[in-house]
Amino acid sequence: NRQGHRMTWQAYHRLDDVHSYLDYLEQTYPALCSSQVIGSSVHGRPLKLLKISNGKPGNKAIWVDGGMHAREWISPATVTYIINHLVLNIDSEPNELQNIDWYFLPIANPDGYEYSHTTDRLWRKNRARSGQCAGTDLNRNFGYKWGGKGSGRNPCQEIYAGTGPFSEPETAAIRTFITSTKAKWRAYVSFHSYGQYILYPWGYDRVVTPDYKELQTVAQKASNAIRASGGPAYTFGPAGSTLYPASGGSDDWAKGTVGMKYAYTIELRDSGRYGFVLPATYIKPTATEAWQALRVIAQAAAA
Ligand code: ING
Ligand code: ZN
Repeated sequence: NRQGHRMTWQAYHRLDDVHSYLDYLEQTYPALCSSQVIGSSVHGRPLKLLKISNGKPGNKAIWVDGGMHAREWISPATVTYIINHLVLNIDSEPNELQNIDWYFLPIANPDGYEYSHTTDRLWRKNRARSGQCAGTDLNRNFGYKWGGKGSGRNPCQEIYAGTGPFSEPETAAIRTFITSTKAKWRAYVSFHSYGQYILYPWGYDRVVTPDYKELQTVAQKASNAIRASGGPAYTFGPAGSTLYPASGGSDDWAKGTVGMKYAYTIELRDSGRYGFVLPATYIKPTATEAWQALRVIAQAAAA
């Protein structure tokens, strides 16, 4: 078509549309965008990442992922919207946001995402086979305090943590990429749904980090930015006490193991009316407010 890609933000798109869109960006904006396959899912689907960078050597780095849970379709839609917005408008952003290396993984769980389109709309986990049941919860499979509160040992549970830390190829690929890439990692943001929360470590229990006041200040600013842009209220706080304790989450690992200072999980819309089955008419408003929140986090990370 005229645009050279199939992505819109008026419908939820399949994996192939999203990945083709990343290829299109790399071809169309080679000075700014590069894509890379960082690993494969259980069923061999690519984990495709887009880096957006002006190439300046001093840049701080930010990781953003979506689609770790299959049914949370607003999350990949939001990440691709943000990618599109950033690519088209980077020249009008403040310098500190231009001088960031952005790493986006829009669909961290491609097998689950496709399965939620073809077979079971409310599927959450990846599609690893374990006996009678399928699926490991990727947001319980990261290696910081793995296997503790709020995670399960039984493969039939929705919060099954897997056979060990990073037992799944999807989480192992993220770990390997982040720990082996020479970047000045400063922030990690994982988009989930739903509930409208801005959460930060720790998730594994009802305890806080030594620097939680700084994380809380940034979360408060992000929530304010969403409201100021016309969006709804987003509750913010440490994940374990604000929502519920859950170990093996990606943001705990990013902060606890990698040392990325600003680690957040953002639960997008809505607050329960549609839940995971959010109509596509909400993509644009949700993604717009998510970008406002991400800008605040990125500004803190760049400082
Ligand atoms: N919620 C998150 C989950 O994985 C969460 C909540 C956030 C847990 C941060 C741990 C850390 O259960 C959804 N909707 O996935
Ligand atoms: Zn989730």
